Amino acid sequence: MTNTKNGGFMSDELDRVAGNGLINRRHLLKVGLGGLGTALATNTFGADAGGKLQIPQWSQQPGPGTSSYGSPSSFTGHLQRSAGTPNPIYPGGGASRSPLQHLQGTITPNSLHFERHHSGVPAVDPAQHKLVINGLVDQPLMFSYEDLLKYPMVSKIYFLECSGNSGTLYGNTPADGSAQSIHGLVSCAEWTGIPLSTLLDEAGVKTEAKWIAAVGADGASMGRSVPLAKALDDVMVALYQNGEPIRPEQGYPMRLFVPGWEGNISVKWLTQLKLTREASQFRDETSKYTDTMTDRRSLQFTFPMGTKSLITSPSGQMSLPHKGVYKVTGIAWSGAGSIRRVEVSADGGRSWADAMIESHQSDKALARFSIPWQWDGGDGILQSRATDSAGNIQPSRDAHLAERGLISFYHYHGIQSWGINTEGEIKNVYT
Ligand SMILES: Nc1nc2c(c(=O)[nH]1)N[C@H]1C(S)=C(S)[C@@H](COP(=O)(O)O)O[C@H]1N2
Ligand SMILES: [Mo]
Repeated sequence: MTNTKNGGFMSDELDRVAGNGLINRRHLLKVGLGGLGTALATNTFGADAGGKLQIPQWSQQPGPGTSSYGSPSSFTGHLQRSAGTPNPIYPGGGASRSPLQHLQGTITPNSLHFERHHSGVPAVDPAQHKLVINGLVDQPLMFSYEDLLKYPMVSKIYFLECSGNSGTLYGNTPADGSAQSIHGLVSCAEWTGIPLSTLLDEAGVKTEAKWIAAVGADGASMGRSVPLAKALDDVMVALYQNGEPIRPEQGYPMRLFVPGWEGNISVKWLTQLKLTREASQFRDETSKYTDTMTDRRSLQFTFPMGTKSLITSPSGQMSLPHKGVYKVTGIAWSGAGSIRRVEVSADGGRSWADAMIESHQSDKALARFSIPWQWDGGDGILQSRATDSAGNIQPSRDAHLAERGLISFYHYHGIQSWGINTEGEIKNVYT
């Protein structure tokens, strides 16, 4: 490896691992990126500087002191959720999306966690809120917020994804969108709460009970039916999100959290859990959140989210400022387990190379991947393809549509294609 004058490296010495410029994932570790930043050349700090070392203004006097509640840097104002236009006949309803293209790592800051509300955010007073467990139980129970805080809790990192995420990609023409506008209905947090099995044990579930009706305290009274087996497996009543009480937007003071399953079933502002023989057939599992297949029959209770990945940078509506080596990075997740492998292609799927997994690879959590890529100024199509611990491989868009048809809107998890033109402009494309 020879350093060039500008601190980069000769392109013909790069270890190419797939077509159109993909470079061995280990290169980023060894040499950093050529051509993106200003190199630490000897004449910046060295003896032949020929000028005075500049001491920045912020190093010349003390800054403000401590604060009681922190806020992000004023230089990160571009980190914003984006919301659609409100609908006057649907007050409080709508969604806001996480700015995936500006995030690194796997945890979504609470202020940027995506939101999906069917009837706005209720102002729930924890001192008056109650959680009831009733129906087919030996002993119906009612808990206050204070009661629940006394139980042992677990902390787990899980993604949450709305089943409507990426649904625009069912459309015939590729939407001109960004990672945020197309895929921003996924986020990931450390959720802390009480395993639902603990509370169900206390109530004593009768043998006839097979489902749990979970209902929220919002104006929509959103309800969903949870199969008992899942409820006893990894479902929790979550009270904390990334170390602070769950945000009002995420269900303060408590939400059901159903790992790996469509976001809608993680009922926010949770107020009732009723044990039943059958599913309750709530509005949100009959008219909505069912998937109509090509033969016009509808699938109901399609809970787990598919194996999915997405390059977040570079991505839609960004542009590459110059030829050179870029870090391609993105996120991957699966409702069926952990992420085992992510491959990246720069030539529209003709050849693939393994990306590096930069993060933990835990169950039903986002994973972060990266791979270096040299853009030589030509056309290209960047794609990523995830494999999970259950052996599921993320399908191409065509394979996904062949399976699900075009009537359904939910559970899109096909491979995302970002097309690059000779100007370096990046667009959502279909291959
Ligand atoms: N009570 C209640 N729970 C709810 C909703 C709601 O509107 N009301 N929205 C659901 C939907 S559709 C999704 S995708 C997730 C979104 O969770 P978030 O807003 O914390 O991201 O919450 C679910 N739980
Ligand atoms: Mo959703």
